[in-house]
Parts: sequence; structure tokens; C-alpha cells
Amino acid sequence: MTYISYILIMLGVLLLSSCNETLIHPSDNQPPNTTLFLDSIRNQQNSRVYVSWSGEDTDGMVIGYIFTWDKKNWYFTRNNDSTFALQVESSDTNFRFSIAAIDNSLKQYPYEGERIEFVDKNNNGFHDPGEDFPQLHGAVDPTPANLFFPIKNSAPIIAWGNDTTAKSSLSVALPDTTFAFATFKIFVTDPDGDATIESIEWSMNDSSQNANWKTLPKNTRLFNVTIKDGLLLNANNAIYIRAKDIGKLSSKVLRYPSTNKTWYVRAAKGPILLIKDCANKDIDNFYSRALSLIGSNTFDGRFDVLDINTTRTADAPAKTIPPFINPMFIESLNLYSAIVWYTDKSPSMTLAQQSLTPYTRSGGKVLFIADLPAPLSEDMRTEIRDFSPIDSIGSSEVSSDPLAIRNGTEFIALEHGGTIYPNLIKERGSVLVYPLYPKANAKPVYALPVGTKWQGTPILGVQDDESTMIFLHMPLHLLNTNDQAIKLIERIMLDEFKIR
Ligand SMILES: [Ca+2]
Ligand SMILES: [Ca+2]
Ligand SMILES: [Ca+2]
Repeated sequence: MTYISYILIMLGVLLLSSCNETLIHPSDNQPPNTTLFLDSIRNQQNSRVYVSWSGEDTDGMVIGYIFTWDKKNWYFTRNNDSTFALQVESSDTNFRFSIAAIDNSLKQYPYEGERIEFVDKNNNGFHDPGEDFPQLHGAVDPTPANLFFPIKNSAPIIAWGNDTTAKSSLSVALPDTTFAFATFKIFVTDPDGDATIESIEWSMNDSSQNANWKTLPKNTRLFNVTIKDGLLLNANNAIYIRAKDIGKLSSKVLRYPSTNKTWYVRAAKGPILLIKDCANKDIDNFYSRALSLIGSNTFDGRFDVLDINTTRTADAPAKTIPPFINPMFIESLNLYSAIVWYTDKSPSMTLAQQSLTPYTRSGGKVLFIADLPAPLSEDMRTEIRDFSPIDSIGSSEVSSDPLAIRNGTEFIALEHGGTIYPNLIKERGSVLVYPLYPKANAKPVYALPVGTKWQGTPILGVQDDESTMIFLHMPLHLLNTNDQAIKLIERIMLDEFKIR
């Protein structure tokens, strides 16, 4: 039998007996007396407190109680105990709990939780001894029992990630070196209830009280830091963050990186970012050299290299890739006017899919030189279609014979929008490529000539109509006869993308 049903049955019995026997006359009734099992709590409590009480009546029985935490708002209950969540309002707060028993002399009882009015005779807003509860007249203990609770305010807790575990913190750790845009994720909680968190404050490179602590909205869980916020360029940085509750109690100050780690922020050297998505030194050297030479050395020392290959494993992306593609990786790309992204046969197409469309949409230009694995998965085909001017890719390679495209084969540049790139001549190595099919708003820019080892004139380079992305499926480093592949990169960077 539940407590409530027990009470109801008791009440039923009581009403029956009241009808059968003489009704208790209010003026004859003795009010009940209320007991709390303690009259003070010596140790500070957390903000959730358990309280129990009882009442006795000399000429009847106790049927319920009214209680208050503020001497203003009194509520009816039939229960003998409860757990209360108290709102800590300052660092530490003394709460006073008052409770008064009600006996069985009333005709009608309040409902559970009903607020009970009192006559505030001295107009001070509080219930004082002797002030009447008209609804309970004569049935309520005139001297409520009181209990004082010193409530301790506990400090908020702050951590990196989704919770307080080391694993979570690690999952949102930044690369050791980042560009001038960083995204942080924080977990904030307070033992007194998350609603008691008032603010989150952070400071760059200074954790003293006099530091320029900036306030984040209290619900912030993800936030970004840029140069405007005080990131130091070409230097180690540290960010400090703390949470405060409504009692102005502060969490410990959390630091990123942790004390034995470093976080270096590098400035962009120039307008071009070269993304090394490739494990081949020969190819790396080709692109670094090409970017240094073009435009009469205009970009020598004015481009950056992002290596997304070397620290990549089968299970995890390279350590240079931040945990947040959006916004951190995308905003890092946005620090550059153009990206040259070259791959080997295991390209990071998922990353390209996630980042390049937002990058080009905000004005960035992309030269993507893709090598592709055989077989080429449906997933990778979809990823490429999502970010590039390619509508589809042939089901099999132009020829599976690595020697089908012989040295000396010309890769024919196709006129597009009134311009034409240089023809490229294969110099060395083996070339295994798929035919590309452009989207409706894109133009082919390179094709193989008619040959005996393949069908038709397979397209190997495509450019969108807005000249924002050029997708080449040609190993430029093997097609650099007379430096014409370098000339091509120069034409793209200077004439098509207008990078200066
Ligand atoms: Ca009584
Ligand atoms: Ca009063
Ligand atoms: Ca607190």
C-alpha cells in the first residue's frame, strides 16, 4: 500500500467516525504540536537537503503540515519528509525551514502543495508568531518548529570536452601547432545545479586576477579564439578559463594546453596554403619548388605547408588536423586566399568534402590535384562529387596498364572561357587515371588525345564556371617537361585565381 493511499484510507475512516459521533467543536479543539528531529545542523550541507518531521495532537490526530523556507510562502503537505533542492544565493546561505502540524478539526483540507495564505498583521511580509492562517484556523500549530540549515555553496566544475574524463579532454585537444584560429569545447557543471552557473570567463596568456578576463554567455560550450582575442603569432600560447556561480564562487582555473604541453600558433606567411596529402617526397619537392618559382618567385617564402599525411594512422586523422573541422579547420583555411591540395593514392577526401565547399563559398580558391586508388569506392566518388566540379568518375581507369600512357604523351589543354592552359607532356613514371565527367556548370580543361590504349579522349581536368575550383586528376610532377606543369600552376594562381 502506498503512502498516499494509506493517508486516503485514514482520512476515510476519520470522516466516517466524524459523522457517526459528535463533531469536534473548533473552540474545544487543542491545536497539534510539531517536532523536527534536529533544531540545528552544525555541518554545512550541500544544496539538496533531506528533512523529516512529525506532529502529535492531544485530542485528535495530525492530518498534514504546512511548511516554508522563507517565512512568506507556506505550502500544505501530507508527507512526513522530503528532499529539497535549495537555491544557493551567495557564497554560503543560512536557510530556515519552518513546519507546523494541522489536526483533524477542519471540515475541508487543502490539496497537496497548495499555498496557504496568512494574515500579515504587522505588514512585514513575513509570517510572525501569532499571525493567523484563516483557512486553517484553530487546526494549525501556532508555534511552528524551525530548523536552520547552513548551506555550503560548492564551486563550479569546468573541464575540456564533454565531461571531466581525461579521454574527453584528449578528444578536443588541438594540434601542437595551429593557425590563428582555435576552437575550444568546455564542460561546465555545478554541484548546486547547473542553473546556478552565472558566467564563464577566459583570458589569453595571462591567468592573473588583473588579466583581461572576458566573459562568455553561461550556456557557451564551444567558442573560438582569433588574433583579435589576443592570440600571439609565431609564439606559444595558453588560454585560461573558469566558471563562476551565482554565489560568485569560481571553479579552478583550467589551462590549455596542460602544463607539460605546448600550443604554438603560426602566422600565415602569405596567401597560399599547400596541403600535403601525400607520402611521396618527390611529389612534395615538386609542389614546394613550383610555388617558390611561379610569378618570378612572388610566393617564395610566402606560402605555408600543412602536412596532413605524416602523422595519419589507419584509425585516426593526422595530428595536424584539429578536432573541430567546423569551424576550426575551415576558418584556418579561410586565412588563405588559395589552397593547393595534392594527394597520393590514399587521399583525405572526407576532410576535403567537409571543408572545401564552405571554403570556396567564402571566397577561397582551390587547385586540387588528386591521385585516386583502384578500385575507387562509392563513398569516395560521392565525397569528390560533393566538393568538386566533377559530376562522376569513370567506373574503371583509362587503362589498367601502367605503361599505357607512354612518356611523351601529350595532355591536351582545352579552351575554357576564352583561355587555355599549356599542353603538358609526360616525362616519366606511370600514370593510372580515371576519366572525369564535369558537372553542368563546369568545363573540361585537360584531356588525353585519341590513343590506341584507351577509348575516346578521357577528360582529366575540370574547372568550375566561377574559376573557384580546378580539379586535376593528373600527376603534374610526372608531366613537367620543360617546366610546363609549373607554368600551369603559375597560370592558375596568377591569371585564374588572381593571387598576388
Ligand atoms: Ca486537536
Ligand atoms: Ca508578519
Ligand atoms: Ca555552486
